[in-house]
Amino acid sequence: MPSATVRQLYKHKKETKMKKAKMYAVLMLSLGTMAAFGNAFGQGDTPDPGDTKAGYGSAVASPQPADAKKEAAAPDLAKGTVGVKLTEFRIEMPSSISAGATTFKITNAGTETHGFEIEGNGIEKEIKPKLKKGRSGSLRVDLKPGTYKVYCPVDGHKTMGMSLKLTVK
Ligand SMILES: [Cu+2]
Repeated sequence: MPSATVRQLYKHKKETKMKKAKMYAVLMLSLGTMAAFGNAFGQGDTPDPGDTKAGYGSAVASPQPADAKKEAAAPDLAKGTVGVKLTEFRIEMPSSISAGATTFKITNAGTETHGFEIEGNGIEKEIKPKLKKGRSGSLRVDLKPGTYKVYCPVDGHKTMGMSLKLTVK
C-alpha cells in the first residue's frame, strides 16, 4: 500500500476535524455574544410595574412563580368533574376523589387507542366507544364511598400499567 496516500488521507481527516473544531468555536463565541447582549437588554431599565421595591434580582425571577401559578390553576374543573389522561401505559388522575355524581373527563394523549373502565361497589362502567389517539370523552358515574379499580380495558394495557386503585370518600 502506498503510504503517501495513507498519510494524505490522514492529513485530510485531521484538517476536517480542525475545521469542525474552528466552526464550533465560532458558533460558541457568537452564542456567547448573543447571550451577553440578551442579558444586557434583559437587565436594562425596562420598568417592571408592581415590582419596584424588590429590584433586579426578583424582577428576573418573577416570571417563574407566575407561570407555576397559572399551571396549577389550569385544571379548573367543575365540582364532580375529574380529569383523566391516558398515555402508554399510564392513567393519570387523582387517586382519591369525593363521592357523588362524577364526570370523568378523559383524554387520550397517547398514540394507541385506550379505554377507561371503573369497577367496584356494584358498579362497572366504561367509556364507549374507546378513545382513539387524540380523542376525548366523558363518563358519568354515581360513586359511593369505597375503593374502585380503574383500568384500560384494551387487551394487555392493564398489566402494562394502565391500572390504579381509586379511593372515593
Ligand atoms: Cu390502553
